[in-house]
Amino acid sequence: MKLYELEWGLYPRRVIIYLAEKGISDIERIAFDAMAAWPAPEMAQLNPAGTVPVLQTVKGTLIRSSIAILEYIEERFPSPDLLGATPEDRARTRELVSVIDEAAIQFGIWCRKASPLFAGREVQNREAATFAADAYHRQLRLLDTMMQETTGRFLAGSAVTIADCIAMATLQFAEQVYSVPVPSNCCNLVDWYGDFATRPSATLPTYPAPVLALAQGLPAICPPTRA
Ligand SMILES: N[C@@H](CCC(=O)N[C@@H](CS)C(=O)NCC(=O)O)C(=O)O
Repeated sequence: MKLYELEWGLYPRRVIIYLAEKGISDIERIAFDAMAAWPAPEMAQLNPAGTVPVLQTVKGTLIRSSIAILEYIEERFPSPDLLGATPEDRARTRELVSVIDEAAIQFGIWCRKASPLFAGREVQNREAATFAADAYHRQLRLLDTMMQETTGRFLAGSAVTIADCIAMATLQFAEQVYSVPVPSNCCNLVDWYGDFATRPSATLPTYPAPVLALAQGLPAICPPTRA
């Protein structure tokens, strides 16, 4: 299998954190350089959407969605189980994934519509950015509330699931790249984040300095109305 990725990108990080938690190290990783022309010329053959991650299976099938990649690897390599033991457990994991995925989508809109990193590439729109910033925080509050329904160190309970990997990739990217902290009023999430951040899977990647120079300080440029 081959994984086409961007070492520090939010969506590829979902897969990278997951592979570390899963203990899988024999996937060939091909990292693109975001500082070079994007999308890379090879991308035309890999993904018409021009996004990473892309997983190429041993049969040559291309999987172009991070969540589909995690689900595929779970099916191929069920142990250790990062989805859940019962149908109810798996439904719970997928419910959490869907809440976090929506947060990531809203976070992306906030960045694209307000961050200087995207100025010139995207039409800037403060109203849309503020709406997305609020929607991002609403999703995090929902996640925080959902965490009260279970006990254990992890989002779905006592074992790591793909929901943890996806949440870590999102919150870490938001904090490190755009200076968006985990909201202090989301106490369960703050505790979970502090704990999960100490795991080897969550070791920080190297972020390109030109990206950080433009991206950091997003909340000062376009604050949410309710964090
Ligand atoms: N829904 C896709 C989104 C992937 C995505 O947006 N990846 C970002 C990198 S973090 C990307 O390639 N962006 C380049 C672009 O949008 O041109 C997934 O879950 O894999």
